[in-house]
Amino acid sequence: MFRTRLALVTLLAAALVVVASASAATPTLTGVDGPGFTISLKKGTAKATSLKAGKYKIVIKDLSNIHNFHLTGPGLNKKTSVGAKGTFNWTVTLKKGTYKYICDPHASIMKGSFKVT
Ligand SMILES: [Cu+2]
Repeated sequence: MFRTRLALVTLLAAALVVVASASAATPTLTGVDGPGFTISLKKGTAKATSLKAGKYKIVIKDLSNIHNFHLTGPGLNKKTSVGAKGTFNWTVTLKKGTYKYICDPHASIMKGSFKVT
């Protein structure tokens, strides 16, 4: 009887650990450039304007071979190449400060930024 109860408690504790680690998963951002003269970075469906510092997965969808996605900020400088198209997965650690993303050939019109606190 005691053993059965102990086994049940152990099982429940293990289940709680699984749930807790799933909710602490790395948040995902999506960066898109092209196919027109647009560039964006979103968390879910909303434009990323303010994020908490920490580790993020960024899925970059570079939809044009005349544009690129170039992200810079504290401790970070990552970009896709202008000529390439495709989906790229970045894992980054965002620190406190302001981050900017641009398309290098069209930086005056294709640009955005967000704050990390
Ligand atoms: Cu461009």
